[in-house]
This record gives sequence, C-alpha cells and structure tokens, in this order.
Amino acid sequence: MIRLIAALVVSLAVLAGACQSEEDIAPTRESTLPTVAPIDSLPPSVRRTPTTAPVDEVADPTPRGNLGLELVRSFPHDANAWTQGYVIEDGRIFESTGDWEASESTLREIDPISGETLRSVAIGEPYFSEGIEIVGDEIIMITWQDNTAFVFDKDTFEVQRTYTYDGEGWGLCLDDATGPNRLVMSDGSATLTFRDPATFEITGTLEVAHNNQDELRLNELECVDGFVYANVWTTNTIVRIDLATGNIVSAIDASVLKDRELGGAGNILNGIAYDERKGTFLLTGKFWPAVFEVRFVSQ
Ligand SMILES: [Ca+2]
Repeated sequence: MIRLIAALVVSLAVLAGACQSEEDIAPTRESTLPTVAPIDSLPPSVRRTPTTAPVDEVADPTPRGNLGLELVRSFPHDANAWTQGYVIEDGRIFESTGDWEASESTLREIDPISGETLRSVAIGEPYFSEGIEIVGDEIIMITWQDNTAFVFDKDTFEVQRTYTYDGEGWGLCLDDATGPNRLVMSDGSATLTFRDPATFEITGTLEVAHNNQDELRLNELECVDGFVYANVWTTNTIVRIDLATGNIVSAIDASVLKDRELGGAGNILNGIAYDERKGTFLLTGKFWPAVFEVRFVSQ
C-alpha cells in the first residue's frame, strides 16, 4: 500500500507539472461550463487521499502493474451530460448520454477542441441510451433495459436499422486486433459478450477473472490492441482486461481527476476513448465539466 501511495504522489506530481494554465483550459461557454481548478490548488488531504481505493479491491491474477496518469490537456465537457459512451476516430468525437428522463438520451458529435456539441439527436422514449461504438460508416448504440441496439449513419445520425437482444446493455467497443472483428459488450456484470458487428449475434462470452465477482460491474468500454479498458461502475477505476484470458492485467485509479473536479456524489468516472493517432486516452465522467486527455504510464 505504501508503494501505491508513493506512486500516486508521484503521479500527482506529474499531473501538477503537466497541468495547463487556467487560461489554456478556459471553457468557451463560461456561463454553463465552470473553469477547471488546477490540480495543485487542491488541499493535500484531497490530493493524496483518493475518495475510493478500488485498485486494491480488484484482484489481478496476472499483475502487470497499475498504471498512472500523465495529463496532456483538458477541454470542456457538457456538465449536463450523463455520459454513457465515448469514442474518437480521426479526431471526431462521438458521445452518448442517457438518463432517467428519456429525453436526456442522445447521440452527439463533439468538437475536440472546444468541447461544444456540434450536433445531437434525441433518442426518444422509452429508450435509455448506453454505450456506442463506431463500425465503419455507422455508429451502434445499445440501450440499458430496452433490449434494442440502434445503428446510425455516422454522418447523418439517421437510424439505419435496429437489433434486439436479451439482457441489459452498458458498454460497447470493437475488438479488431484478435481475429475477425467482434463487438465487446458489457451488461453491468463481470461477463463480457462478443457479438458479430454485422448482425449483432452473440459469438461468445468472456468471464473476467477477479476475486470479488459480485462487485466488478463493467461499464463503458474501449478496445485497444487485444485489451479492453473498462470503467468499473460506482468507482473511479479503469481496469485493463486481456481479451485472450479474461484477466485484469492493470488497474488505473483515476479518482485524482474526480478530485480535481470536486464533483458531487454520484458523479463518477465514465467515458473512455482511445485516440490511436496520438496514443492518448480521453477520460470524462457523468456530469463532469471537463474531458482529460491522458497517457497511461507505468508506475
Ligand atoms: Ca469508449
């Protein structure tokens, strides 16, 4: 644990050193998007005491070490967005939002610099939108308990077709590194389901190994080079899962970002997108006022 704390302090120092000035990250919509506080302005007790300690709670059968965060930049995020899915491709960001109010379920394209919503479509009742993934010229969106996946044209946001499925839908990503392309879908449990991206038919499942099966609730996903990075529901932890084995090989405690935001209860980390052009990850959270571009670094 002492080593973990020491590593966290080092990570904080890296974050503080890499932090942009407030001017650099000032939002363009000051009336609705609060300015992000510099990390080094937080009191030490907040900076050095994460609100959760999930890294110790998620077992790691084949540890490859926990990863720290190196901040590249931050930019505004709609603080009214209950983020469910987040993806970036060729510099274009797409986000899905969902909420108890059906009208809050949307698919959006986001400006990667200003964070402004460039366009948005409401999904409409009774659907509660969840994760999204880009597949070619289309975006697939799953829904929480509505047993329906929507397929949108990426450029027009017009619905091309729908699929029905059993169970809940939480997160979605496309694994294109371990054989024929396959969607990876989470349902709030420790089981991932593989699906054919062309038909949405189930092609397999994967049990994620850890020592606390009831507590590992996998949410928003990002597939990268044979691994899945998964937000863990009710925590600010991201786990890195080896798709070949189902083992968690790394964990990333991103609570430092939430502390930086000083968000209220319930506003947890959710939303992860890999920018393969830059080798960086975009991280945000539900109702967070900022998106953080980071690199995951060895501790
Ligand atoms: Ca994602």
